[in-house]
Amino acid sequence: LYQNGAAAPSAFAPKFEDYQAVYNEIASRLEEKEDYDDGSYGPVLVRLAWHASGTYDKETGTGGSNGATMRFAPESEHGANAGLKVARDFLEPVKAKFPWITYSDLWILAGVCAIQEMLGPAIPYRPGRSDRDVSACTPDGRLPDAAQAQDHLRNIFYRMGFNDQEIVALAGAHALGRCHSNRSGYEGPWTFSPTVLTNDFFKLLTEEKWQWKKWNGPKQYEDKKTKTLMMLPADMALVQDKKFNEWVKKYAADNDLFFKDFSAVIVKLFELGVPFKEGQERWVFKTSA
Ligand code: ZEM
Repeated sequence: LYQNGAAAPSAFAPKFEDYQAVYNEIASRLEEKEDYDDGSYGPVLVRLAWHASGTYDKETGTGGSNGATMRFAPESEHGANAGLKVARDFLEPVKAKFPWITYSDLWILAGVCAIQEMLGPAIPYRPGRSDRDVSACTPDGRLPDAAQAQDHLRNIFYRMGFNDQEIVALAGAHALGRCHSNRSGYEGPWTFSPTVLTNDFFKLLTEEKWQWKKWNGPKQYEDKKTKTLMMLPADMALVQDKKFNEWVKKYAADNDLFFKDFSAVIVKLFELGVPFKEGQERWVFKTSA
């Protein structure tokens, strides 16, 4: 059929509209499957995209969202990734419907979709990640440990290339979702609206009184007033550290500033270590609303 050296038809080259179709599929599955957790798979999709990206090491260029190596053990078995199979499985039917998208691009697109659908800021996205095999799995210990404080947070996030302001902005993602005792050992949500992105994490951190929760689980804080919200030791380090706390106060006072900085820093997180094609522009997907 392809004689005389004639080229075979080139592989499907997806465009903006094709990625928007994947976005729409994820958004409609989010809407459809409301009987999970607080009513949305959104938070756990954000956590998947973050854990795929947050393994990045700027010195060696290893880790990051290029590769989707969390599909494989040992990375899938790392303690920090407990529970993320739920998010990966949620996306399998999407991958089956759009087999041309890589897992690596799909997981990040799902994070972008979840943030926008949970009324967060626009998160510009560009494709270009390719899937790698088990040999690209990162060693355990690259993601933050919730039991630790500011020195640890700086070690972990400086390794990815972030500064103090960016660390605080990123932590604002804890407005979303909750801790699950059968995943991390910790229990409970950070805010009263865990499926809507707001600056409430910072507001609650500064405005509520927090005390150690009395229970058999790992050391965590509860709010004195309702005892229904939680903070991790690593969250509380953000108000205990003078430089971090300056940003906590700024974001608590100004949701627009938080949205602007959160969008910028999450784009940076999601692109760590990705060898994008030259000229690949970023797109903003239309939300379902
Ligand atoms: Zn989290 N995070 N995280 N995080 N995280 C949990 C849940 C979620 C830390 C951490 O130890 C934990 C960032 C940063 C940090 C989300 C997003 C982002 C949980 C609970 C823990 C223990 C897991 C469970 O039991 O299900 C620590 C120490 C961090 C350092 C600052 C960053 C950055 C994030 C995104 C930008 C989200 C959305 C969740 C909720 C997941 C869910 O299933 O509801």
